[in-house]
Amino acid sequence: MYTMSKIPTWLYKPANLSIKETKLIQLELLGFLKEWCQQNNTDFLSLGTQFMHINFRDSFFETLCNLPTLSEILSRMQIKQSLISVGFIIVNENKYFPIHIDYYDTEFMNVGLNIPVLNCAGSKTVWYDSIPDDNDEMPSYIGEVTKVSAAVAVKCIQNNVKEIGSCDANKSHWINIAVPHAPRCNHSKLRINASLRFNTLENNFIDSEIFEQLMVEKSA
Ligand SMILES: O=C(O)CCC(=O)C(=O)O
Ligand SMILES: [Fe+2]
Repeated sequence: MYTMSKIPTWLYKPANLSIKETKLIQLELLGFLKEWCQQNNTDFLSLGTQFMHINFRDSFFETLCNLPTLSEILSRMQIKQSLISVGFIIVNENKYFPIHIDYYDTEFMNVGLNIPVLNCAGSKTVWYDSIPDDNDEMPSYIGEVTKVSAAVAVKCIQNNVKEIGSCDANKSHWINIAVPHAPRCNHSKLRINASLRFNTLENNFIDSEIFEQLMVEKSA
């Protein structure tokens, strides 16, 4: 049987989101995080570096899905029903996110729809020619805050690896999460990126015409 790959052949593609939509979604996601912190008596700095909300297992997921602009663009891209998790990647100079892959579950597409949330200017997502490092574990601050956080990134070799590509994290992109990658900032401020993940129930949309037509930004 012919099965299409769930791993894209590319590292990133600009997402079909206008600057205005990106800004509105930024405000919605920041508002969500602030409210979550208030309700849980915590602050952004105490959240796990990889802070996920997962469909069916988390009552906050519903709120995220129904943020007005986010909901509108996911509907326009015809992927609202396939959304399975919304993660926040929260880093600063003390919370560094090592090179990793997010290849943890074949139920998931190996792409993320990444949307900048806070201080993403001056930061990139960078890919490396690294490989998983079976003998090493992620720092403990990466871990979960939600009771249901399932995704655990696999740490890769950090040293003597070459950069193979990068994209501006201040713009929304589809990113390949099965090739070793990490956020990189040229500043020390708290920086938050959102990564939306989708299941494979619909089809392998990354290989389809629909993906290029609805989800990827047309080059001018
Ligand atoms: O925040 C970034 O630049 C990349 C985050 C990341 O590892 C991911 O979205 O899977
Ligand atoms: Fe990742």
